[in-house]
Order: sequence, then C-alpha cells, then structure tokens
Amino acid sequence: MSQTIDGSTVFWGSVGVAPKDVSLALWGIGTARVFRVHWMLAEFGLPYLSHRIQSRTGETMTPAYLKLNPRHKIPLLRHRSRLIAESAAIIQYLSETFEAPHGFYAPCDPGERAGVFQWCYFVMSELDGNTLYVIRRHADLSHIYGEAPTAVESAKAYFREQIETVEPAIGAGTDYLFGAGFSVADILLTSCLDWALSVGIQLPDSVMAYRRLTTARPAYLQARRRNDPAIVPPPESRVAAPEDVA
Ligand SMILES: N[C@@H](CCC(=O)N[C@@H](CS)C(=O)NCC(=O)O)C(=O)O
Repeated sequence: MSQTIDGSTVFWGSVGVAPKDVSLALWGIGTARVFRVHWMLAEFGLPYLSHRIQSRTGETMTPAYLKLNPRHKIPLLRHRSRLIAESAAIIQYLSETFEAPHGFYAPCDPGERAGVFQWCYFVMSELDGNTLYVIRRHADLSHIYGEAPTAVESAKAYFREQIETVEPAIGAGTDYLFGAGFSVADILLTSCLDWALSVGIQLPDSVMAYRRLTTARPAYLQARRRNDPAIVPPPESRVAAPEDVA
C-alpha cells in the first residue's frame, strides 16, 4: 500500500498506519546501494517515508540534505531521531532493531553475528568497493574520474575470482548463505550480483541459480518497484505532507 505525500515523497505503508505515525524515513532511490534498504524494509514489512532523491541530480548537495548527511550520499535512514548512513550498516541496524520475520536469519549470539558480518564485510569490500565501484568510476563516470580500461578489466577479473569463493556456501544455488535462513548478507550479495550483471560480468551457474532463489522473494520485487525512478507512485491517495517531511 502506498500514498504519495508530494512529488518527491512516497509513504510505503501497511494497513492501519498513517504517514504521520511512522518512525522510519529513507532518502534515496535508483541505485544498487539504496535498493538494499528498500529490500530490507520490504522484507520486514516496515512502513516508511521514501524521499525519492537521486545521486548526481544535485539533490544530495542541497543545504538541507547536507545537514542530514555531510557526505552527500544516499542511502540515508532516519529512525526516530537517529540518522544512519552506509547501506550495510543501515540494514544490519534494521535487522537488530525490529523483530525478524519467520525465516529471516538475524542471530544474537556474538559468534553467529560474526558469521554474518564476515559475509557483509566481504561483499562490501571485495565486491562493492574493490571491484564494482572501480568499474563504475572508470567506465560510466570516466568523465569525472578518468578512463582506466586496465583497471576496469582487472576489476572484472577480480570479481569473477572472488565470486567463486561464495560457491561452497550456496551449494548448487539452492541455499542462502546461511542455508535456509535469508539474511542481510544475502541482500548485499544479491545487490552486487545484479550490479555485476548490469556491467557485463558473467556469473557461474550456481551463483545464477542462487540469484534466481533470492530474486524470487516477493520483497525483492516490491523493492525493485520502490527503488525505480521511472515509476509514478500509484495515486491510491494524495495526502498533506506531515511536518516530518517538509
Ligand atoms: N558505501 C556507501 C556508498 C554510498 C554511495 O556512494 N552512494 C552514491 C549513490 S550509489 C551517492 O549517493 N552518490 C552521490 C554523491 O556522491 O553525491 C553505501 O553503501 O551506502
């Protein structure tokens, strides 16, 4: 269920919850990093305000936004008065703050949490930072960061090498990273697989099968729509902007 608050804010809600009552707001749409948070919120069925700002449109550089996030990045989450940046930190925070739905793996034991962190940091450093973002900087954004075809090719090769290390955890692609339990690490990994495919990196068969498993989740499809800059929010109703989002 959704309501358009104004041209740039949508309330993704649930029955019986009004926009003025929600404690969560997310800034950002349109990128793989932001998508992770929409996906997590959809998995947990949490109502939130979605401020539909995009990167490289000037919207992350306004004085109002810089006050919220001086690093001028999306995603940014607000939960009550707390602001949290960094997609991996945001989804981990949500998994520890709200009750996990059935089948979601969000352990409390420090050793088990370390297992989740291990995958999260691997995905964020080896796949996101060291490879996919290098490709983005020196291919799509080469007008800003400079052309570096050798760096792009070696990043693609490195991604292929690193992704092979995931295979023992996912079997033939029939398991999530933690077996039957879906976790924040699966959200991070799948977002990087989508990103890799979009830049022409071929993935092993088992990894493709794993991706079919994760992307068949209803929350993934919901989040794709919520993250899509092209969707015109469904006009289920139009309501006045709460003070919170002015
Ligand atoms: N490590 C950060 C990366 C965030 C990031 O780089 N966001 C980009 C869009 S994907 C952005 O906001 N760019 C706008 C800018 O640099 O002004 C995360 O995972 O959240």
